[in-house]
Amino acid sequence: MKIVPRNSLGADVTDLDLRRVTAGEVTALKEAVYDHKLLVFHGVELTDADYVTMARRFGVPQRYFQSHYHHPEWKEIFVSNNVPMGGAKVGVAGTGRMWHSDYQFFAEPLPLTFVMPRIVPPLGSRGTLFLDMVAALRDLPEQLAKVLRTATCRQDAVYYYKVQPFDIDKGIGELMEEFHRTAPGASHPAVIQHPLRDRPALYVSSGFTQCIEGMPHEQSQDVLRAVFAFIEQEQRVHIERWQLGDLFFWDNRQVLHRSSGTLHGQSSRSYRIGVYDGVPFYPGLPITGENQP
Ligand code: 7UC
Ligand code: FE
Repeated sequence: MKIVPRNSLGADVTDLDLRRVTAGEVTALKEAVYDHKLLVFHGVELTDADYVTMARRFGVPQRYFQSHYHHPEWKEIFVSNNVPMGGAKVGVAGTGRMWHSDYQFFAEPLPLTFVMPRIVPPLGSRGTLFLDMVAALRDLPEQLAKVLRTATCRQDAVYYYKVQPFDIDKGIGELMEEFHRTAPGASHPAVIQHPLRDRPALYVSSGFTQCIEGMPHEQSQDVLRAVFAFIEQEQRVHIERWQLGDLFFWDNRQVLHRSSGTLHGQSSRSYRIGVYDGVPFYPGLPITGENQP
């Protein structure tokens, strides 16, 4: 196994057979993802069953709260896909096109995410974008950082609900109410400490963060708008272009990500497996989910 850190965000992983990954390699890879925030494995060949088996060695795979995202055979695989399988719609198209951290809108967010491209459109147009949120906090103008260090933010994903065939004839209000019954949103500190590294990170996203709690709405919107304008600057964005055989693995405590989206008429499919690593998302947050070991 070879792990080569990049100058910027992330590290490349080669010379590894993930079907036969050892306990020692799993430990080293988890250390590496906490260190480098993002790992990109190359030359990966895994069947769907192999992929789930591999992910189980890293922690407890998540079952996404909406079952229409699930792979027909493997509930642990979250399917982002616009190509029918056996004539049927499978998964959801156009997921994650906003800056976010996975499950940030739940009381217990998702620590680690694997994403494996399965169908990659030509022209290198398809990819996943990342922001380093440790660097973002370090570089943030002090007048904004000062406000955020003691702030708590409200997180909600309802505006990204993708209307499904079974939603036909329901009202928008009804759909939002239904969404909030299982995913009512959550409050989290705007700056989180890492439970395993001595590293604070900014934990707000333009996708999910609604407001700073206890602050007049206009002021809260002004602060958040300024923060997002700063952290989303083009020179801060890391682009990972998809290639078949790549597997992406990142630490949601330290990066935001978003999908590049798919160009009109192009085919795209990727399989995500989220993993709970058995450690609080940030110190003091209890581990309560049924997804835990
Ligand atoms: O369809 C999507 O964009 C999914 C998004 C609302 N949530 C992914 C997650 O785990 O936070
Ligand atoms: Fe995501």
